[in-house]
Amino acid sequence: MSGYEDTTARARELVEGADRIAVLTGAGISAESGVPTFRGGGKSLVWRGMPFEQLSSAAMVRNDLPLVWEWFDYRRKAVGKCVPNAGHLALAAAQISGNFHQFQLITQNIDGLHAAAGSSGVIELHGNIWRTRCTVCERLDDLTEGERPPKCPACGAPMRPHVVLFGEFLDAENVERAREAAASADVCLVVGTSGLVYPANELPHLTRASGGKVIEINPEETVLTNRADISIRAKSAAVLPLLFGQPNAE
Ligand code: BV8
Repeated sequence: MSGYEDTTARARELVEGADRIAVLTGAGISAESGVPTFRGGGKSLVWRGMPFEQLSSAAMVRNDLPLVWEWFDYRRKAVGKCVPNAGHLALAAAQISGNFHQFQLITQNIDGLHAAAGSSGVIELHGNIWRTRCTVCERLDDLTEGERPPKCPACGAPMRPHVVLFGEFLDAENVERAREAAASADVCLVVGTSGLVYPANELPHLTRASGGKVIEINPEETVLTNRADISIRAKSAAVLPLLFGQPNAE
């Protein structure tokens, strides 16, 4: 007995009966690809003696853009070696299956692994580590190697990572689309997130408020657990294929 067979079986029934699915993922879904999570296991990510909330902050971009580039180049080096795992692939297959009228994937992650797995139309609430944005004219570009900070090809100002940092507003259209998807979902899957970061952590509550069900997948309890209809205490790569009736790649 896996210990999570019962919760997974009950969750699978909800998923099979659903027409509209919203999925909110966090760093935990990429953990089995080797991408370090920020929290979990009681620890918090620190680099050069600074907590990640300080490194990934609007203040740091204002005060020390070169250090922000070093921090994100360091993260890109780690993420660049990672490939999608069975959890990412299961979500992509579920979307492609056409079994759902709505299948909206919303991620807090910036690693790009959902798109790499074949998911489309992913709402990247916190941006993407492979994209850059001009600090003045806001032009978007793919990441380039070489000088740091890169210079904007249009206006020559320094570029920054196209990532939403603590203390920065999320893209309003992304937030609106994510809120609509959550509010109209029969089922909201919450996968691999500690549920501590606003406004992403509000999304499951919108599903419940409109009568939908919330299923959490996380090896640990979180602040969202007691507000979930079902909480599967397990890793996402093992559970997600089972939820969608796919062969378990584990
Ligand atoms: C905003 C990009 C308006 C950068 C990120 C006080 C109270 C409440 C809120 C606030 C407050 N003070 C400030 C705020 C707002 C703040 C916030 O929420 N702070 C929190 C931390 C207290 N939010 C913001 O600033 C947002 N903007 O609110 O705008 C505004 C404007 C101006 C001033 C004020 C407000 C912007 C937030 C976006 C920040 N950027 N990422 C980067 O990546 O460096 S957030 C960052 O945390 C990542 O995106 C990460 O994904 C995200 C959330 O973390 P999780 O994904 O949940 O990851 P975590 O490590 O925490 O958890 C992993 C989980 O996985 C664990 O539970 C673990 O058990 C589980 N797991 C592990 N292995 C597995 C697994 N699960 C499944 N399978 C496994 N194998």
